[in-house]
Amino acid sequence: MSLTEESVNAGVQEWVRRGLAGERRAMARLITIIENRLPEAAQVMREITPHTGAAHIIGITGAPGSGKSTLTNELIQEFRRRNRKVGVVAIDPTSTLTGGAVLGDRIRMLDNYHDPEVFIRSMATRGQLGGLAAMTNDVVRILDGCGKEVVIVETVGVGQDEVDVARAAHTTILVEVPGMGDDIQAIKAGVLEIADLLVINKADRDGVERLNLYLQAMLNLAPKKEWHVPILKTIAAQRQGIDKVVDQTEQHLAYLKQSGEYEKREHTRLRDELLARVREEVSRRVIRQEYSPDGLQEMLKCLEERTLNLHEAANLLLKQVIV
Ligand SMILES: Nc1nc2c(ncn2[C@@H]2O[C@H](COP(=O)(O)OP(=O)(O)O)[C@@H](O)[C@H]2O)c(=O)[nH]1
Ligand SMILES: [Mg+2]
Repeated sequence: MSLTEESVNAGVQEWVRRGLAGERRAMARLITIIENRLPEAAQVMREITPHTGAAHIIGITGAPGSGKSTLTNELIQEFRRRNRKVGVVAIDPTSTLTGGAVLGDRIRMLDNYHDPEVFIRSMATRGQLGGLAAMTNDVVRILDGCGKEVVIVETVGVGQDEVDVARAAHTTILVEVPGMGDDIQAIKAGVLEIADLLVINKADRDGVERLNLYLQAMLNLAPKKEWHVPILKTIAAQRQGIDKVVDQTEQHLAYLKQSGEYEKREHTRLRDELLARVREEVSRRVIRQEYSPDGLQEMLKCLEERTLNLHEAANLLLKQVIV
């Protein structure tokens, strides 16, 4: 038992050492440990965390097909021209059945595959009931700790999980496309709220000015921020407008640091993540109770018979799961 433990620990240590040295294979291994929630995950995070905190985390969010992967691919190259080491985490909820979308992402991002300073990982949301944000954050931390100066997280901007992922970024880029029905896009006001940059991609299409005016109006409706959210136009498929996006992304980071907003966000982010993790773990333990004889079923029966009230029941459950 202790022998196995020691050799496992030594193995993990070695992967961490190689990851910190920038070895892509080691990064992949460390991420797999996190993704599969292997027991070694705790040790990985313990050893990686002291090396984190330097990366600029950029979230790219927007509807499927808006060109996020194409844009990400171009951003990687622009950041590389600026000599930054880049990590990418692409989260794709559509990959459940065929894996097709993930493969598509991979092919589109192929341009960067031979560059040893670029690391790209696709993660499926499949089977990850909740916890997506926590897991993504850990994967981002690994890339950060392993020396990536820029970490891009691509995510579809629907659902609370995705919003949480976007919230964890320093700079969030929202990708919109002309002619997709502005009214429908408007419903995602919650996502608009967390955007630091707005990008109108597929600017080769009709309706760019209309969308521009519309987004401007939406921004004017939102509470005034100290940071002026720019609206940028790109044709990612033709590599147009990319450098401006990177310029603004870097300016946003500079703004965060100068204004003290960086520390504030970091504080809130850690607090939110800690509480979310606790919430998740408590729920997980409560749900597990369902399968124990004196667990949830019994309690539900009492609740139905009105011999127990919800207030007491919740307290009882909490006492059982918090040890
Ligand atoms: N016309 C046009 N098509 C684009 C542009 N950017 C991306 N696309 C295409 O839009 C499709 C979806 O792109 P993708 O990057 O996979 O979108 P994602 O689902 O948001 O990641 C692909 O066929 C791209 O080639 C653009 O600027 N103009
Ligand atoms: Mg994509």
